[in-house]
Amino acid sequence: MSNIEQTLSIIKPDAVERNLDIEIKSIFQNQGFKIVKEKKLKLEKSEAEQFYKVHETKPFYNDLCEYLSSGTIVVMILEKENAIKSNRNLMGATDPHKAEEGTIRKLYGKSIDKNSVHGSDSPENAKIEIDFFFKN
Ligand code: IDP
Ligand code: MG
Repeated sequence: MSNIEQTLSIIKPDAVERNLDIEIKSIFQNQGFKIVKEKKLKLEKSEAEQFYKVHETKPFYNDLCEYLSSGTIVVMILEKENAIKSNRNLMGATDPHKAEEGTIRKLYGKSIDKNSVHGSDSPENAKIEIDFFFKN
């Protein structure tokens, strides 16, 4: 049975500042993802804190929110069969040093925090994250 899903993808500040957004978008498109909506923006720190609220008890939470709000990001709704899992596979492991060959984080990530891309991890979170950026 077909299972077309939408997921939220973010090209993080470390990648946008190196002008990698066009290249990363073409990887998604070449892998069959449709970019349904996209926008380029810079978050306030308070908005990053809201976006990453699930991580608020983690020791790296403050640095993570500082970082996500430190520069321009590109936010996209990606659509494909099993988009959520498919995007997580294409992104690779959180730590680029542990990411598989050919994944976006292996190709472009600099460190566990500056790992170039975000992707929703479940259908529930995909919906919450898509609404966060694209509702209204
Ligand atoms: P994910 O992005 O692969 O889903 P999460 O565990 O959800 O990974 O963590 C969210 C983000 O927090 C990561 O992408 C990374 O930027 C940052 N992060 C995760 N673990 C660490 C850590 O141990 N130190 C610093 N930053 C981290
Ligand atoms: Mg996550």
